[in-house]
Amino acid sequence: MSSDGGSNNINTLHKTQSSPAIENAIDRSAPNFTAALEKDETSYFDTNPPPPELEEFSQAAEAFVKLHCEHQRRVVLVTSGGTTVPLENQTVRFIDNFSAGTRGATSAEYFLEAGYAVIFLHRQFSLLPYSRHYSHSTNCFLDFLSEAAPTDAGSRKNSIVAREEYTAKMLSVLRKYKHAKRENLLLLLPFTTITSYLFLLKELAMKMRPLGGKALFYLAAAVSDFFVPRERMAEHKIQSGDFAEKDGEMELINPTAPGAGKKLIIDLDPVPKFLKRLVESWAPAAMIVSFKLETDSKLLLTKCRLALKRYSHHLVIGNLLQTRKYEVVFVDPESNYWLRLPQSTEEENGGKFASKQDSEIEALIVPEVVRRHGALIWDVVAATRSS
Ligand code: 9Z3
Repeated sequence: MSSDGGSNNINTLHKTQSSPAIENAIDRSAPNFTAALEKDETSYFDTNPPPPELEEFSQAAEAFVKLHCEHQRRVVLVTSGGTTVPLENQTVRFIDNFSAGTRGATSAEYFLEAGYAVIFLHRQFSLLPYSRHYSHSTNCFLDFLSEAAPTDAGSRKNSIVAREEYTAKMLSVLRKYKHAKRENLLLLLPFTTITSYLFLLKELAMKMRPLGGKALFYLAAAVSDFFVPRERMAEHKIQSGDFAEKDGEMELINPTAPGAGKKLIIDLDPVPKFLKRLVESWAPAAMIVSFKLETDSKLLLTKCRLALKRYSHHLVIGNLLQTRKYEVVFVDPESNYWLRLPQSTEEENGGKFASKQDSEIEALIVPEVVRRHGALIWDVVAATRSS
């Protein structure tokens, strides 16, 4: 990252700053991350392009919310997977955020089990509820299948069956998946970039307003902190050399000069912290739960508490990258509350430290969030009655 924070195009930057000082990579003079104000919202959404699917997704969400309002059902917006920051408008390269989508996809299943309808705003091609059990490289769906033996009851020649040892679990997952589909309980909406994610988050929040307190936001997506603003984004693929037009053709300048292979210096702006806008303006009646990801255990609780204070929402769920599958901490204005999976010993687990097989921490997280959401709804009902 460059330190000069100017409005240079990244193409220009990589030509002019081949030797940046590492100590200046983070601009300490820039104002600390503060919550976005209304003017930041206007400026961001006016200067960055909406995703082409915004209108289609908005209509789908409106119909989904209407249906579940009629059934008096609670609706949760689960965000999942990492957002990207494109470096070029016609994008070849982008910066990604860590997240496979496990937390979001797994949580969505437990919310459905708890009777919620789920809007699943997820990074395209990340894990999805139900299919996550049979997708991606570690769980190739083909490994769960075998050719049917001609003697299998009812099987025809050249047909496929689920392997015996997987049938019980697959049948259970299949039934839940079919139920969610039949009852229209799960709306899958994909995003890729940070800008699409923010446009969609705002739009969905607006469409969920009729739900009032029955709306829950469960923000598990790993959201980029920095981005390249539209006005500084290169249109075409960033080149490693300098080109100039000669006789109607593009030509490489000084291919053998020292420094001809350029360094790429990227100047990123902070992404406005829209959580405050979500809490105060987009979804003021909803319960809002955010996740905080850290790698330094000494920082985790402080950062969770800071987020809670800065955005004044209901709950921050803190997790460390290394242990996120086994423990999380619920941080609310009153207390810190740790949730942990029982862990198998290193011996039981062949020298590795892991949770007992088949247990998922989302099986503890989601019921606790659901309980708190219920308490909040109840508090509002009680306050309305007494006023
Ligand atoms: C999380 O902390 C999620 O639990 C994980 C899940 C991304 C760790 P996986 O998908 O991982 O199961 O592989 N999400 C929130 C990360 C985040 O970007 N939070 C923002 C922050 O920390 C606040 S919204 O500043």
